[in-house]
Amino acid sequence: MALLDILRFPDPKLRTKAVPVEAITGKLVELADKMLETMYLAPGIGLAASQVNVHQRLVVLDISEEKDQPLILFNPLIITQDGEIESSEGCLSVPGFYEPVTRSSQIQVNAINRAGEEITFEAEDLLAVCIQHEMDHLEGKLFVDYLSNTKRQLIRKKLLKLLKQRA
Ligand code: QAP
Ligand code: CO
Repeated sequence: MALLDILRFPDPKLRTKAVPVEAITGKLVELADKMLETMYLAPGIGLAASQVNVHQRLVVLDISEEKDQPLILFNPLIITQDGEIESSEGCLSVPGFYEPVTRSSQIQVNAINRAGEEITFEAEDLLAVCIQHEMDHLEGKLFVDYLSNTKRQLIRKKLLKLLKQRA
């Protein structure tokens, strides 16, 4: 199966706000599966549809060691959040850069799964961080937005330079 292209910061398309998914169609499930495949090959632990230039509310994740616990979430919502956790975050759209970000350490999430069923579950630590990171993408937000302007501009410059070298 052909892999999907991942948009890279500072591509302005990454700033698009995603719209809710109206119905879980076969086409959307196929997209979710392709996103998982793209994420596994990268390799990564999370990918939002926004990153593959599809501006609908869909994220895929797998934080398991064995890469055998895929999560597909349509229209994810955080119902409750508690605690704080600081972790080093990266992003497939910001390759090569990792910086500390503080987020809620425990969250309750509502979403629609691959089968089109409504689900509610609790997530903590890395899974909670990953869900918040991926949900930010749906709002057009990136982890670099939590850094200082100086750091973000430096990352932007370095990625643009790499892009020009390849062109
Ligand atoms: C989001 O990120 C995340 O720079 C998912 O060269 C990251 O899968 C949530 C990746 C950390 C919580 C903690 C990044 C791959 C993958 C890179 C990813 C890279 C290759 C990032
Ligand atoms: Co990301």
